[in-house]
Amino acid sequence: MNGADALIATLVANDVTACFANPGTSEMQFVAALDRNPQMRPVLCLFEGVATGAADGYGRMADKPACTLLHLGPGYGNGVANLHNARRAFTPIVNVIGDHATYHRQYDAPLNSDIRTLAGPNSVWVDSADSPAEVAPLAAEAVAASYGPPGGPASLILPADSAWLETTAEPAIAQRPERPAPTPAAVEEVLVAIRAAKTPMVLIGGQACRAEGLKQAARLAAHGITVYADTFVARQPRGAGHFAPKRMPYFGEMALAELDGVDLMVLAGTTEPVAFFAYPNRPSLLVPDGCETLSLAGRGEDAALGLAALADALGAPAEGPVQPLKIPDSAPAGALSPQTAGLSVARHLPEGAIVCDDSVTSGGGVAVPSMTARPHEVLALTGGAIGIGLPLAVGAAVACPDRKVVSLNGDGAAMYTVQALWTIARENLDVTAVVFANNTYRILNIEMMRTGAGQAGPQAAKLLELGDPAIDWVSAAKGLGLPAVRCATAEEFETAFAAAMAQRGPMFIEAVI
Ligand SMILES: Cc1ncc(C[n+]2csc(CCOP(=O)(O)OP(=O)(O)O)c2C)c(N)n1
Repeated sequence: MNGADALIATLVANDVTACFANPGTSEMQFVAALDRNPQMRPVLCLFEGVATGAADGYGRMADKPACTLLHLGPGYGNGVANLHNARRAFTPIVNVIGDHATYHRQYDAPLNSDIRTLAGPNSVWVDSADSPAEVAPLAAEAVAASYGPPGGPASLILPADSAWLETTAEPAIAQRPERPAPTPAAVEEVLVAIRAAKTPMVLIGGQACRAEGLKQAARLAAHGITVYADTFVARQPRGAGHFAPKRMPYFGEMALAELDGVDLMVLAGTTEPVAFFAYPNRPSLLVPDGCETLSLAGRGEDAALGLAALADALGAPAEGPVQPLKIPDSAPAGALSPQTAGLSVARHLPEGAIVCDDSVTSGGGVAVPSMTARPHEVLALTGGAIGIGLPLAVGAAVACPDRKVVSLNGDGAAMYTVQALWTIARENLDVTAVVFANNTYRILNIEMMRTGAGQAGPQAAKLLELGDPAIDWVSAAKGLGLPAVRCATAEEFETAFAAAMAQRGPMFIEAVI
């Protein structure tokens, strides 16, 4: 057994069984060891940003880490944006970053770089296995660290000689850490404050937005307390049978206008809300003046237990409100827009679907009618780095092969990691990828006005418009191996989306809006 065998055996022994990879020469031992350790599923991604986003989607859905296999510093660097999103989603991931052999580092060969320093700020744990005997124990440490709580990407650097040299180290088993319950004192403090407040609200995020957290938050809503969820949540059930908290508006001034008069903000599974960006003369913190904030449960705590304890202490009803099933009864007609496309999505989304949302300004059109669609789950863009909608879908589909995955993307966003389409085709994943083709970075046109930078003239527009040349999405998707269709009317989208939901396997839909 060499170090690479020890690594894969340890990962498998710790239930890490999917590897989203883009290998190089320094990772050849790992690649060869896959043949000797068939419990690990290798998934080739043609860009590291696809591999890391896929590991994020997998971790969010499987509640356990996948590993990535990345080629030294540059491979890691290509994957950073989606690892940033994963860190903001608190998703467990184990990055295996290949490195030069330990004795080769001193020569500063072309691919040499300071991987530890590159990976450090974006990892919850980073270490280098500088001998084969260290590989198994460090791999187990990486798995444990990735769970947090809250979780995140852990990065294990694997020098080539640690992978090729023999070792007798047995696979080490990591302890999966438990989320501690919030202390009774924290619950009591919130209880007293809520009783004293005139207009209290609860803001939930992270684990509090999963099924059990939502159920407990709904009890607070039934007790008369307004419940908001963070604007962007890693994984949240939506649709019939689920509680629908209000959503913190994206634009800060809208959030503050809505929260006007709130005198107590209780945080569960999240932290104080802040504006996505700073704007001249606008506040950063989205807490109204004079409003007290109190944490019921931090991100690493069991917020669902905290919400339950609070609901019990308040004498809230055992059950809170849930969404009815209300599916738009007639097919939309006429011009295609995010709104009409959203009606078709709400009509045909099957129960248990996983929606990976990177659709920027088209998102609201789908979100609104989907509030009463068949129950499904939504994975959002947690870290603001666009280009995750297609990779997330790869990972979600590998984690949940029996569920339909729908990936919604802006055309700008989809271009960052368009290589994911090839992996969807190669792995025959049950993913329907939708691209909203408006031929522009629409949000940036809006933001340009909001920042006070003014309206785009001809030079500025060159950095905001995508229409020249227009991207031929259907050819691109077909070229990467997917069946693809272009929809220019609501009727065409209705037909295409209904057909995609009724069949299994990869499908690409260009929605011309
Ligand atoms: C990694 C990264 N690069 C750049 C940006 C800045 N950015 C935010 S939205 C956006 C364009 C989105 O365009 P598109 O996906 O077409 O959606 P639309 O705004 O048209 O709805 C860009 C470039 C970002 N958020 N993340």
